[in-house]
Amino acid sequence: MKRRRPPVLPAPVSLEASDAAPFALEASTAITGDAEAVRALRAAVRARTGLPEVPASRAADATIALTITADGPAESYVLDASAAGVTVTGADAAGLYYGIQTLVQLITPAGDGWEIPAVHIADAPRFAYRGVMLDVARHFHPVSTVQAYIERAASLKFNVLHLHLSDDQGWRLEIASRPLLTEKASATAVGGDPGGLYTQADYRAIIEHAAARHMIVVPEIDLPGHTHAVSLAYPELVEAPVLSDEIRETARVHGGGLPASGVAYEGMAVGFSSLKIRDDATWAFLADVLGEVARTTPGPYLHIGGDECLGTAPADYAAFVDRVTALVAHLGKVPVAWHEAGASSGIHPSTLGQYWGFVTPTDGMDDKARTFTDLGSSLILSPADAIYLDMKFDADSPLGLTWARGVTSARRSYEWDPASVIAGVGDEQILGVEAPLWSETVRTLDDIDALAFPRIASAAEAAWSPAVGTSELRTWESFAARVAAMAPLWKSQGIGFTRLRGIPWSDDTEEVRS
Ligand code: TNX
Repeated sequence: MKRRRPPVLPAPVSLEASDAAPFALEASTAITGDAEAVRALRAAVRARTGLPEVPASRAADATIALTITADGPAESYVLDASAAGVTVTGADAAGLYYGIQTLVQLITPAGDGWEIPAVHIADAPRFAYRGVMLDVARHFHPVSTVQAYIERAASLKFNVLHLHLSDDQGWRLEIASRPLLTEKASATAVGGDPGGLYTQADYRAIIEHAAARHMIVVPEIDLPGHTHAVSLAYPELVEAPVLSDEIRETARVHGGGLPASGVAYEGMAVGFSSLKIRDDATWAFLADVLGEVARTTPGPYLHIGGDECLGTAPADYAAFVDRVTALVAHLGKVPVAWHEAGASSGIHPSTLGQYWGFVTPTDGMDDKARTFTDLGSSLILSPADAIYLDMKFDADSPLGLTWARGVTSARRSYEWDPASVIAGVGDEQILGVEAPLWSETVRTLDDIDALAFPRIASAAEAAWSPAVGTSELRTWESFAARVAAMAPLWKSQGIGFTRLRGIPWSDDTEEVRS
């Protein structure tokens, strides 16, 4: 008889459970193999179980062996557990790291101790790019919060942190060649809350924390709109705000007043600011800023934004995205842009598009997204009505917004497939999936946790797991049960997840099984 399958999140490619005896995890269990992986697993076991670390020399025979064998697809791993021992082999260091994340989820309380059920798991990601985005501009989030979010995301096998570093409300990254940006435009945030900035050393600390968990950082300097903050430092580079009825309405509902040149903006409206697109001084500024961001970022991507340029004439916008993507490519980075940049077929052909329309596209957003694939590049999918973690999860949610088709329930966040969003865009054209968390209503790590968890797990599954319908684990029912089973682990990691309706939470004791 087959034992019930132990919960793993995101769903692995294959998981065979047997009713053979489990592995007993004890303080004397030896953890051997790749030194970096051994350190990572020791720390995770201690956090989950409280078992003390025992020096390898005093360890007993039963062993967890962690090795890298250059076999199998990138980032893949194989995990075998039985009473005799546990082995995790990664095709590379990232694969081994992901095998460890799975192993940590398998640690289960048994009597007074802990065990790992007998399983054979073979696993590999569906998409190479698995991202989370954090908006540190609308509200600033300190390095410690960003690092905590990195840890959370990496444990769900995400490998990209996209940082939204600049917007109308603040400029958050120190630029050595343009110090006025952070000196004059970083002190405030939405709602009059305090702002903040990352020094170059802070930025390095974030990148290193991510790299140690096999994540890269994708910096975004949002251009040519979302640039009101630049007007506090370099007023000559920015057009006067373009006011519309929608912007007046946002000010009426959410406060913050109307934007005025050179004055810090604390509201939530979008689409009123633009750089002076045809001025040489603007391009000297962009060469300085993007050049420096390119030099200080080890990852291959540089995001130039390009969204919601509602106050910019279409011809100016097209000229801008063409030139700025060429500039970024010239700096040796792959440009990334929100899908609106696909309004121009003259963008640099290496530019990756990030689609933020709905799961069922509206307003020709899919046509703009297809520009990127027509040019031979690919897409990152972030459909707002499924994967925007800043949407309210239910009507009572104190945090979050509702513009993306109302509230996004856990079930809605789960029931979509990346290959079914844009006609003609299948797995081959999709580099990956990213879950953005905009921070108009998000001030603290607790706020981040409350909005992101558990819906971030839906995003992880869309990015990592086999397509919906190709695996019996990829159903809402299986997902809900597996999410519910994560509660004790998430609690031990200090994650303040929300007990969303529709998920059978049952973690009053440690006796949680799926
Ligand atoms: C849309 S979608 C935005 C952001 C807002 C967000 C709030 C996109 C690329 N831009 O400017 O923060 O909605 O959900």
